[in-house]
Amino acid sequence: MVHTDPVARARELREALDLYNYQYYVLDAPTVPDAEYDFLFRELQELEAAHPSLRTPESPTQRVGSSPREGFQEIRHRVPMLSLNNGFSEEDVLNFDRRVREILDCEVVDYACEPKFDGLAVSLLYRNGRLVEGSTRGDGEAGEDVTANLRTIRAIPLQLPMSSPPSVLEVRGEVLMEKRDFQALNQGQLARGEKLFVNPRNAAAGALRQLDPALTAQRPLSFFAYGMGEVEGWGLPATQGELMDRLSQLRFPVPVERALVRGAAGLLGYFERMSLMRASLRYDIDGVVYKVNAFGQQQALGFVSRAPRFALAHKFPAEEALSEVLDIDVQVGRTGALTPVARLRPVFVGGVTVTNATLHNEDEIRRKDIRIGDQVWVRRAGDVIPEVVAVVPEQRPPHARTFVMPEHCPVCGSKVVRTEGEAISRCSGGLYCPAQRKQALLHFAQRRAMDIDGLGEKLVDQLVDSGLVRTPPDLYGLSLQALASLPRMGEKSAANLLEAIERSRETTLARFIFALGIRNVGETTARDLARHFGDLAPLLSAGLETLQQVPEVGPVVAQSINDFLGEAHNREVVQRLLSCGIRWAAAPSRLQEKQLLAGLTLVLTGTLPHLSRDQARARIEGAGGKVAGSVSRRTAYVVAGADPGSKLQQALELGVPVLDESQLLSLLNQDIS
Ligand code: JCF
Repeated sequence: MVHTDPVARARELREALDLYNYQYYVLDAPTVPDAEYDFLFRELQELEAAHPSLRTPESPTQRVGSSPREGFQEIRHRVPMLSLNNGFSEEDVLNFDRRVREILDCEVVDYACEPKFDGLAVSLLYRNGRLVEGSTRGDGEAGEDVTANLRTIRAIPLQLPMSSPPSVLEVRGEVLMEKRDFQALNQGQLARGEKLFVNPRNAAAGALRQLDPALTAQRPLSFFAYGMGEVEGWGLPATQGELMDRLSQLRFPVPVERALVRGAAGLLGYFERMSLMRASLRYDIDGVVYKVNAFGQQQALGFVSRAPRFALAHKFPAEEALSEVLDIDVQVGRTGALTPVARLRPVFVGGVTVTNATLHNEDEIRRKDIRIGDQVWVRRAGDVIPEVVAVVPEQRPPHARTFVMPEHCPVCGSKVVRTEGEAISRCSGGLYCPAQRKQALLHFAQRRAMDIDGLGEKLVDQLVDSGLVRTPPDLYGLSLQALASLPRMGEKSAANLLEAIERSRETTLARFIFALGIRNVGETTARDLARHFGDLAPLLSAGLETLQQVPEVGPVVAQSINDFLGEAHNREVVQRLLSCGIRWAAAPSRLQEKQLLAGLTLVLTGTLPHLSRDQARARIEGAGGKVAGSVSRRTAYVVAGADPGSKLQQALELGVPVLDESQLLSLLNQDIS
């Protein structure tokens, strides 16, 4: 409830802001979006402006930044650590450049540009070339003494490589964690069952502000320098660009992406280039920084309140924001995969308003423990699909609900199956499910399946969208009139299509099985099944056990076929197809062949032209024969290929008949496929 009484409302705002501050600065675990914090902060400021008696010295509006965490010494910065004015649009950049030119009274200004690291600002104090003190930015006036922690960061020189170092040199820069290191860290957290960090910045902040430096040392932190604080006994260069080069010579990491540009056009060009590079950089950046290059000009421009007039931080849209999971729906893809999707309270992130985020699969939801009603961090980086990164467990409402994968497809009601060892749940109504309709028809019609010439993607779209076709058997009931009524369909092409459909009725069992689009049943498996069962009826009545007995069919494929045939919707469509007059030439099934070699023992020697040793053995055993390792009088045949061994010799000696591969196959009544 929002208080209308200003006294109560001010107290409420102060309490909320104090809590958010604590979570952000001390726990390094923010629980509200920055925008919401800013909004409440501004409300309090306005309230205090209207009622000055409400402004207490303890109000969050009366300080900027953070107080040191308990356990760290406070360090006053000799030269304040500045903040930067932010710009969010081209217009902001043009205004910045215009003001700079007006004040300097010049036509065009040279700027130094650099990426704006999304890390933590720190100051490093070198006395006589030795690192003696390191501090966080804090509120800009005073920060925390994190010297011991900073000394663990390998990229930070403990000693300056100079023969006569200046008495005082204060280097400023940003501590951060590279994306790859962050990912590895989170993988470790996950494996140990510990809390995931939301982003590299929070991970770096947590690491830098450990009370035990040994813990900081275990975290892979990096550092980049971007400026100077107090300097004594060192001649400063004349420009920011040269300063960066000098810092680089002193072995401080400086971004290779830094650049000198001219005028507003140069600034915007740099912004554009960095926007494109952002995703491929090794570290997160939240924008770019423009600085007037010449220090003389910087001085002339001076400061407004706490920020320099000579610099601008041009921010990218934030890639992360907090939202709420309103519900979790399930989407069925063209291939039948069920994908849980989070319906989110609309949130502006990555430059667009996001209302949905994929949750990938059931395991992913369990792993991140996402529940309906949770506050969650949503990430949208570049053109990548929005993602739920993590939940804010502290804000879980008591009514939060866990997600359960439905047992039946939300689109067609067929059973949902999930193969052992697989993360994806799938609808088993492949031939019937409206979500999979177009995919099923395209697959059915393709050349290697029913070979319906001309029935491609565009036509399938038209047929399905017009309602003329829902499932494959509908194709065989199409009339010339109905087809010709489709937009952009001439009488001639309609007739051609009908003819192609007509022709497809005459097919092979293998093609027909393949055309059904059973998961994991490709052309080869379809052929194996056709050969094994000889006709459709025994395949349709085969249970899981029978399927598993087919030599070429493994447990996963057998399960897929069983799932498909177990779905009444699919069987109905298959029956309708059969009643459309689809037919194939009968072939002897392997089940009938089985007896061809019953009781006979064969011996294999040499390399056969087509069949591997295992394939040949499978064929022989499939026909009821045995394969032995040595030739005896009881051997029925020796099958010999190239480079035969002594077995061929023995066969000749014992008078055992010798076959080549093609003779073996004709004995089996099979061909090479
Ligand atoms: O990368 C940064 N986050 C960054 C921050 C870079 C800079 O050149 C900065 C900064 C904050 C203040 N320069 C100033 C003066």
